[in-house]
Order: sequence, then C-alpha cells, then structure tokens
Amino acid sequence: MSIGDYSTEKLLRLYRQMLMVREFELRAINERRAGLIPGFIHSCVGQEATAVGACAALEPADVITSTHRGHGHLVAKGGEPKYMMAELAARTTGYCGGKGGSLHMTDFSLGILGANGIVAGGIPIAVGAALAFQQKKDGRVALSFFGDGATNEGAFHEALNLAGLWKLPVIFFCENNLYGEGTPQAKQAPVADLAIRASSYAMPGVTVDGNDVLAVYEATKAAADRARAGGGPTLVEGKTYRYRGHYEGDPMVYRSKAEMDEWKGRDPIVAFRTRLLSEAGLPEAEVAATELAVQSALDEAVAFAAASPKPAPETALAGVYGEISGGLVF
Ligand SMILES: Cc1ncc(C[n+]2csc(CCOP(=O)(O)OP(=O)(O)O)c2C)c(N)n1
Ligand SMILES: [Mg+2]
Repeated sequence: MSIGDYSTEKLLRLYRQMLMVREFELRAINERRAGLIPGFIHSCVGQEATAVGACAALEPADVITSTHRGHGHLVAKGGEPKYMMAELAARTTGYCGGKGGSLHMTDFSLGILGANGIVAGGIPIAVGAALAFQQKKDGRVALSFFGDGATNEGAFHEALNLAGLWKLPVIFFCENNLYGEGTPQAKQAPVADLAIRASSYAMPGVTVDGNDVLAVYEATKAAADRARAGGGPTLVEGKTYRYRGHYEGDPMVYRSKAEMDEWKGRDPIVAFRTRLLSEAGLPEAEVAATELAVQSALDEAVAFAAASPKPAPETALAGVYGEISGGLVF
C-alpha cells in the first residue's frame, strides 16, 4: 500500500497517537523530576511507531500484553492519558487506583491485559488469551509486545512453541531496540534478525523498519488477518531505538553519541510528519491543529493527576491478594 491509499482520518490518527505517546513520555519525565511522580519510568521515546502501528492493526475487542516499557502500548490501545498520568502519580483516579504505577497499568475493558515488570512475562499471558479465543471461536486476536532481550527468555520459546503447535490467533511483536538494559543485542543473541526464531515454531517471521508506522501497521495487519482466518501465529520484529536510558536516571555509558544521533536522524514522528505534508498532501494547518490538541489533552492529564487524591493509608491492603504474616489477605 502507498500512503495515498490511506484516508486522511487514519493518517492523522496515527500521527496524533505517535505524538501523544512521545509527549506523554516527555511530560511524565518532567513531572517525575518535579516530584509529582514517584518510582521508576522506562520511557519509549523513539519507539512510538511500533506501538502505534501495531495497535492500529487490531480491533477494539482484541487484546494486548505489554512490558516494563509500556506507556506507548497503552496509549495506542486506547488508554486515557489522564488515567495513566494519575496512575503514575499514585492517585486513586489512576488505572490501578494509584497502587500499580508504571509497571502494572491495566484496563480489561480496552483489551489491555497489563504492563508487566517481568521480562517476557506477558508472552504466555497472550498465548492463554489466544487459546481462549480459539476455543470460543470469537474471532479475537491477542498481541504481545516484548523486547529483543525477552526473546532470550524461556517463556518466549515455550509460548511460541505452544502457539505454533496449536495454531493460536496470536501475534508476537518484538520491539527490537538493539539493547537489553546496557547489553547490545550482539552480545546476547547469535542472530541479528530475531524474526528468524519463528521458524522453529512453524510460524512466519517478518522483520520490518520499526520506525516506519505504515510498515509496522501493514505487517501487523497481515498477521492479524492470518490469525483471524485460522492461520495461526506470526512473529513480527520491528527494528527501532530508544532515545533515553533504559530507565530515567540510567547514565547510558554503553552507547555512542554517533549511534544515538544516527537513529535520531530517522525519527519516526518527524519522518511521518514530512510524509503527511509532502506525499499525502495534508494541509500544514491540520497537522498543527493535531499537535495543539495533543498538548492540551496532556495539560489536562497532568492537572487531573495533580488534583486527584492519594489512596488513604487504611486502604493499603484493599485489593491485595497474598500472604502476610502467615494469613491470607484479600
Ligand atoms: C525475568 C526478568 N529478568 C530480568 C529483569 C530485569 N530487566 C528489566 S528490563 C530488562 C531488559 C529487557 O530488555 P528488552 O527485552 O530488550 O526490553 P527493553 O528494555 O529494551 O525495552 C531486564 C534484564 C526482569 N525485569 N525480569
Ligand atoms: Mg531491548
């Protein structure tokens, strides 16, 4: 498909969502510095096209599992920035009542089965969801986001094995940002294209430019159509790059400035904006209006989070399921 085959509405939606992801992250980083947000943040600045392109290929009833770098996935699947910001700020109005933070944001009604602090932890969860969809024959698809590092975990291989064997309607989406924490991919895997790992599990594997939102969309759409038609799973690898540290505060001593500059020269949002104007012929004013709308939604999100109450101390154990001092607590 060429860019001219997409409707203006769809192109602007993709642009708006990528910008929302980028600006949400930048606001969250600032608000963390300013003291509104406690705890760790792993930002996905630079990786917006994988989250947005992949989720654009899904239906509202489809589900995703996310990662420790999950804010972009949530926005792309329809998460409300104000409830996300409130969760980061540990407020009762957040997605988990302020008790989950960045690593646990979840909204089943939007098909978001959760961020996940366990590397590769979301992959078997997506396979379980896909098994349920297959048994119910309801035509839904599950998509699991994970990083390059996650493909070296046992859970990745076990999950792909069962999905391949049972031909489950699941998409495995690897956001290959070339690093797992501070370790470059070449020092943790003997193959450069991780999509090749699909061949052991009898499913197609495809590598795409993860900074090209339309390439990501098209590869994921083909995988979703295949899954819905009973053709089974696909492994999609999007090659991309995170601009910031593994977490906010990471001294980033393991990457060269030249490498970072090279990737910043291939920015997914800047490149798409240029294409919208020059190839799709969208008026500059329409693009600028989208940019303004994102900023005002985020002004509102930050104000909403700051004005929301913190959970009361006496509610600390509400919603907790676990063993404390030998007794079960609900
Ligand atoms: C099972 C497990 N092992 C180790 C960690 C610590 N850890 C958190 S993120 C991360 C790197 C993950 O790399 P990748 O999958 O490439 O994702 P990225 O951070 O690049 O998005 C590690 C090792 C963890 N959270 N869970
Ligand atoms: Mg990585």
